[in-house]
Amino acid sequence: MRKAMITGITGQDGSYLAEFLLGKGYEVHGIVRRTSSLNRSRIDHLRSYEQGPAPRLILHYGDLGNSAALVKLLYELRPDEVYNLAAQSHVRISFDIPDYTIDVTGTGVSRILEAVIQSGIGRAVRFYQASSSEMFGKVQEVPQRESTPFWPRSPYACAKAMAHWLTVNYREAYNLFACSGILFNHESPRRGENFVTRKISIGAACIKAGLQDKLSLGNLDAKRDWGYAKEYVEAMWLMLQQDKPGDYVIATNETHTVRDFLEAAFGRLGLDWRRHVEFDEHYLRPTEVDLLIGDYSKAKRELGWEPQTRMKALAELMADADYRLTKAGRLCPFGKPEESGFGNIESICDSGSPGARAAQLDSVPR
Ligand code: NDP
Ligand code: GDR
Repeated sequence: MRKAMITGITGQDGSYLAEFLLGKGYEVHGIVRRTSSLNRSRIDHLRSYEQGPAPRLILHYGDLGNSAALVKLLYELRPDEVYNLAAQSHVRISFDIPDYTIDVTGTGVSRILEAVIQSGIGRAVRFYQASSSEMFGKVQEVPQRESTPFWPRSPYACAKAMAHWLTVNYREAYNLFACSGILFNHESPRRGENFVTRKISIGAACIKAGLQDKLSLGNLDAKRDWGYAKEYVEAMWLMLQQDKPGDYVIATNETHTVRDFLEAAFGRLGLDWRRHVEFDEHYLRPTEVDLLIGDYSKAKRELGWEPQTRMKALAELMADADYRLTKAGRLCPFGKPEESGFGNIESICDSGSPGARAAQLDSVPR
């Protein structure tokens, strides 16, 4: 039985990837960090795999800040594949906590790559690094491809660029089977509630249900290449099944403004977003990424991967999912920042995590 280790298993992508690998018959080892209250609801629906005499989903405590634990886990588990998805992944928040972001999202990758070497598993393992289109930042070419130079525009993007080059360097220096997936924005009903697409789908659902009237957002002109997370995790796996390691752009090759996403999500619920959205400068970034659009032709050619779900369908499926949650009484409205009492923290919800609950609904066939 093939064995995979996933860091970031409790996140959006980690939960879809775990599901995907379990479906392929893998034994999946997930690294979770210690938190004061459990935040595993995106993988709660996979609990049956954790039980019985031969569990196929096993969780271990670990942290990208802790090298020794990473070495020990890799030495003991000797996985065939390692997917490094863990990160402080919020771009705007990386301006608030730059050192921490660089430590986890950047140096954390040096820790795990070094752990691959120090544990002695080296070339026996296939390693995936979650790189990001944010590395292209102030774009030097349109559309962006694997060879497009990076111009990162946030501490998060700088950390991801470092992590990307570390992955390339360990491949060249130690002949590791190490791949970097340069994934453009990908979303789902499991998306964290403070990323713009999920903020919009939750906002639209709560407005439709009469739970709130306004939604505060920042820059509506930014253009992103949005795909569906569930499809993107397959591309990660495909990269590790090739004869040779490489780096791949994963995207839809379409770009849309935040306004377009609003139109699609609010429109799906019969709402006019212009009547509800208000501007809040809290959500602006000191430096913004204005335009992203990815050329996935290498992935299509070499991996046989292509996106299926485009922005409008994605916005609609997210709006539908959040509206179902709202009707079930399982989604609460966003407080405005000043009402929440937490300054510029985005998306305050005082009755648990709608993202987590969405994961459960999202995975239950209806
Ligand atoms: P999420 O923010 O949803 O998940 C991040 C995961 O990392 C969570 O499981 C989190 O754990 C974990 N984590 C955070 N800090 C640490 C740490 N110090 N040690 C161990 N684990 C930690 O991200 P996504 O699922 O959306 O993204 C997955 C990866 O892909 C990230 O690296 C992200 O930067 C990258 N990426 C994402 C894109 C996207 O559009 N979604 C696009 C391109 C790249 P906890 O639950 O405890 O917080
Ligand atoms: P991004 O995603 O920064 O692209 O990073 P996010 O959804 O946060 O922002 C996308 C664009 O929307 C604009 N925006 C807002 N963003 C947020 N979060 N909240 C708002 O209220 C708001 N209003 C407008 C932003 O300015 C931005 O232009 C995501 C993360 O998943 C990264 O980890 C990943 O690497 C990249 O995608 C690819």
